[in-house]
Amino acid sequence: PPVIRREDYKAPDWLVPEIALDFRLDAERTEVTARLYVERNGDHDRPLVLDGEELDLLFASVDGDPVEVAPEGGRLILPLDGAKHVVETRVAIAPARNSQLMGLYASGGLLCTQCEAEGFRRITFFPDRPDILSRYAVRMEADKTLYPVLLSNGDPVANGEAGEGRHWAQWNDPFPKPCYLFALVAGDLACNADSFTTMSGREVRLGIWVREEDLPATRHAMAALRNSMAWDERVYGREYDLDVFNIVAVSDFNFGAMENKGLNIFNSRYILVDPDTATDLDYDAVEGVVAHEYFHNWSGNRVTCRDWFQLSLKEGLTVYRDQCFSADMGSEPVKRIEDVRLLRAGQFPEDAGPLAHPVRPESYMEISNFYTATVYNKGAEVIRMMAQILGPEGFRKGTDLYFARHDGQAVTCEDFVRAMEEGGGVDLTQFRLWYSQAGTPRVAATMIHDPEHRRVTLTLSQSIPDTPGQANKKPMVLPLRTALFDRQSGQRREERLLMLTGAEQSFTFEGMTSAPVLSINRGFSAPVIVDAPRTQDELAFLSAHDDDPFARYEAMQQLMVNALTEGVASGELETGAVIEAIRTSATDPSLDDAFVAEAIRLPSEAYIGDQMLVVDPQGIHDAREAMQQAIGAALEPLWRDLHQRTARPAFSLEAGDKGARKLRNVVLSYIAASGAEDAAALAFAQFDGAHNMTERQGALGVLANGMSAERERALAAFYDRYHGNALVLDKWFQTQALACHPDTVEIVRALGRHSDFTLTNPNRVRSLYGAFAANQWAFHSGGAGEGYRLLADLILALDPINPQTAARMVPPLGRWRRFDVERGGRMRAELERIVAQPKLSRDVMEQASKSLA
Ligand code: DPP
Ligand code: ZN
Repeated sequence: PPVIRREDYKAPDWLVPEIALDFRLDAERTEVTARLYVERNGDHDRPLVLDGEELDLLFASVDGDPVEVAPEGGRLILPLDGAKHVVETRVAIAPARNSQLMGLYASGGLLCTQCEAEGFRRITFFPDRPDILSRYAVRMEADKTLYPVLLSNGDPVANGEAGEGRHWAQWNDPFPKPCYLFALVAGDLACNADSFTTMSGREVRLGIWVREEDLPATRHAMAALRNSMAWDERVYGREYDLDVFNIVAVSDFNFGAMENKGLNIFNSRYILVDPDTATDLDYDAVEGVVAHEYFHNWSGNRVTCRDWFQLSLKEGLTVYRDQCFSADMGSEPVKRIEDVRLLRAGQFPEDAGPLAHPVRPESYMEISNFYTATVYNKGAEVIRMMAQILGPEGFRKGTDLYFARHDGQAVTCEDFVRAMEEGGGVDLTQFRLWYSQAGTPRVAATMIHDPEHRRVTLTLSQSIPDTPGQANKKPMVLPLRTALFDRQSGQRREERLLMLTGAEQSFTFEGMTSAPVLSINRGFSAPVIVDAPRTQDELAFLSAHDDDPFARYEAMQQLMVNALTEGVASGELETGAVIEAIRTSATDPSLDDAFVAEAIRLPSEAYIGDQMLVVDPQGIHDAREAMQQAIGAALEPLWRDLHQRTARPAFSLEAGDKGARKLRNVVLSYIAASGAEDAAALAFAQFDGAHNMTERQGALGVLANGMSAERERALAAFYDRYHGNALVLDKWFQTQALACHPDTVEIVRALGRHSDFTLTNPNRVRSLYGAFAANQWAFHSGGAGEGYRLLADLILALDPINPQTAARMVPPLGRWRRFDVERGGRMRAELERIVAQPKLSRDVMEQASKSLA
């Protein structure tokens, strides 16, 4: 497949300030008539080129005169003489046969669209690129019984009867927008209607559209939407701009959700929650994603991307905004811990592997492959660092300038950084390397105490690993919040924001009578890996005394990782320090339950693997299980006590109750690990008696790890109760795929043949195979590479149906360099088998071939 390069960007030859679309909707055959008002952009004689994919061209005209033209490689090329023309095309498409879920497709009786990044070309011929902004007028006509509700972007302006049981509606969007933000929904939907009064007193009608029976499960999403609207006004001064804001939930969706102007379309898992079917994590995800898509109205829609290399312009900024929003709505420290865990689980491995790319990539074959943890989550960290460097006022001045200067434009990451520099009055020349250099920087710290001068010298050096296509990188700007603690008094010295900008730099701290303990990268102020030699004793001290909650959590994690990796290497596990540190945190009355739950949990097997030169899945699993067992047994009375104390008579979403549920599940897993005879019965009792999904699924997960009779009883009961609810059934698949059970490969293989499994629903595919590939021990356990073959078979079966989702399953196989020769060879062999397929999609081809390189 051809490679698209950032450096090749050229401004469009033709602009399309206006477009009128007319849909005759039908699941089997929809006709789309598009009238494009085109204008020559600059002095040139190049033709108008319109992108198209799987379109059946019925008719074309220029300025009312029919033209004979046939698509070349999907594209329509029209030579035009004048400065302005009206180009009309009519095409037929087949939504019911669109299994890629890009363009216009059918999902559970609905017709809906997904256009980002390049789906609009599957609806009509159009220059499908984000720097062409058009005003849309959309007319839809459809069967009244099947599709009583017709929605599109902007405002509804007219509707009426069309005869023969059909009706029509017209929607106009006054804001020029790129075509990736176009949306349409037709279906039999019910509405949770509400309203919001903006800061200038305008009334906005809010609607969340779902199947009638799902209406009660939309309340949390509606509250999140209203909170997001108020938050964006308060924190960024951003007001909503249309009279209507609609959200639709659909079951078959490649992404989490889509920020189409005035008509967000969501994967139903990020809208529908109630206590019986959704966990607290699901509730939080709904709140975060609703906010994310709403915030895009400014960071993405009003100011959009010039080209897809700038994707992080809108995604990094919007993730940062939704992270801050969720922190404000709940617990800031716990949110930070969760976000960093996500970054380390998803982005660090990506940045260390064959698919590493800068936050602003230089090239791609298929842009769908670049909706990555790097573009989103590392992109958000980059914004967070700028916010830190500029300070709250400077950052707000920077974003104010950015929105004012670029409203209505399609711009670049460079434009954003320049606004930050000018608004905040800082020089970000060197900081820009965060956009161009891939790889996670490593910082090495050494500290020398000079008792005579009562001085501490902290020397920091940085290195950035080579990544595909990039070697010998330049030192970057690393803002490291740092503090020193006096070991005797437990007192903290003043915290400093150290700016590490050179390859090596020293910082001095005066007035230090004794050697202090180093607390560095507090709050995870820079997305880097820090190697700071600290004894287990010092880490235990920090885990009990550091006043930065993240640093406290981090010290505990490091303490655990050290014990576990040394245990894997030596075969002798040292558990004492970890047990004592856990006891201290779990009994500290100043800590809330949610934080304790985070602090006392062992790092995942995958994260432990990431700390090792060669991942040893079996050794890691054994060591972690042994540690879990030792902690469970040594503190069993404490766990029993906590398990009782965290029980609640009724469900509430109050922070204290959410924290109690989170802790209760961690505690249950320690009781189970202790080997206590009644552990399975206790887990089953929690499962059976739970009045909410958090505790029910937590208990099911604990049982799924074991071999008890209760395991089978709980899985069967769960299935019986929930098999009619697709989102909950996903949990049933996922729990089994994530289990530490010796037969997981076989279980997953069987579940892939289960009558409730389907390749056409991305949530179902991810809940089984995505979870399995994330289960390090199970995925890598089969001596003959059974897990790898299972995943490769899935990729090959899914590719012809949904290449975008298939390609997302490739990266776990691409980690072959991190494993021993035998495992690595088997992983490679599966990638080679994939690449050898003759009719591979561009999506899978790019990921698999890059993973082999
Ligand atoms: N732009 C979407 C989002 O991140 C993804 N398609 O919200
Ligand atoms: Zn987004």
